[in-house]
Amino acid sequence: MRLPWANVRGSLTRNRVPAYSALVAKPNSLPLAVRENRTANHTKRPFMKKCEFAIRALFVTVCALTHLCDAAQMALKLEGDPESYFEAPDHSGLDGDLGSVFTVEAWVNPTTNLGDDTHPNEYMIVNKEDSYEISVRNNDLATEGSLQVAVQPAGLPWEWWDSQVTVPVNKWTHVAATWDGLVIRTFVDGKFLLAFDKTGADGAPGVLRDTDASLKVGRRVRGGDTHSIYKGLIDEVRISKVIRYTEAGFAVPTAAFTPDKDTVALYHFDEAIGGVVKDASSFANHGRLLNNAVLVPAKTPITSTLPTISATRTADGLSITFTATLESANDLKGPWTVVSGASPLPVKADQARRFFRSRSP
Ligand SMILES: [Ca+2]
Ligand SMILES: [Ca+2]
Repeated sequence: MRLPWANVRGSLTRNRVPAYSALVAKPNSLPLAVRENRTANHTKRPFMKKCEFAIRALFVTVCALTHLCDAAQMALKLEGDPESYFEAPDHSGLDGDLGSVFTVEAWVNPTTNLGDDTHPNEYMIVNKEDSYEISVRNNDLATEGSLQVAVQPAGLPWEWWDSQVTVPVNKWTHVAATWDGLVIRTFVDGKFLLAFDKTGADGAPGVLRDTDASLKVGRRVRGGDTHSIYKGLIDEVRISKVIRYTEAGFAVPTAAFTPDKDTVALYHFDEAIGGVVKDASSFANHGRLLNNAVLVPAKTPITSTLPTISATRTADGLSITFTATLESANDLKGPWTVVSGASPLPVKADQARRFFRSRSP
């Protein structure tokens, strides 16, 4: 039996899991290959037979994992429970150090129309209480929600500003807001909407109010109020200490963001370990999923940053190409240990079987 290598590689690269990429089995041992030689009616050299057997084992392993590996993109799911949301601790990078400039953005997919439900008038997206927040909100309870923004310069009150553009339900929409100390600007799906004057005292550039409030995704805490609990999916929350977007508009992102020097928080929501979702920015301001907040497979319209792994056949085994951290184990249940060596990693076919996976940082 001869298995087309293209099929094997296709299976590998198609399948991913939230925390880890596809897994591949290392070629089976030489003794197995020898036994195969005894029962097979062919004239190939033992070495060639060994490689065939190895690939067959690999193919079977990958097929068996298909059901585990079909979630390429994950997002935060909230269902309107006031105690279930995402929270990261306060960090000076999230308010005080921003000074007069920031951009906040996210992908959102609300499941409920504010105009239809009994929910009051606000689905919070990102909230840094008494500093800034963005939400799906309506002023008339009978209407569908629109993107709204609030910014609080130190020493001044704040209020909501309505972009007047609806955020639809059951559809992924990219929302963003910027502030330069003088003007708030709003964007939906890359299109500039409205600008609002929001200055400091006497028209001077404002400086963002610095508090000890945590960063929250999906709810607002103000005296225990529960009016702002989000329902639906949120993904790819990014806060930046720079103006990312101008009134010219921008192309909607098609890939997960890569943190740069201006990124102060970036939550991909692709994996949670022990309830902790990592901040991909250099601030490492990791947050937690509280109570029933979960990550679920989602069709967020961006390519994922999930790690990848693939294998190609070589003269004496396999070559494993991977991103992120390569780990191996003798059994799928682990324990997994980090494998030293850069990609592509050669793996000879004369060792005991092992499994490999790549893991995001
Ligand atoms: Ca995601
Ligand atoms: Ca602070």
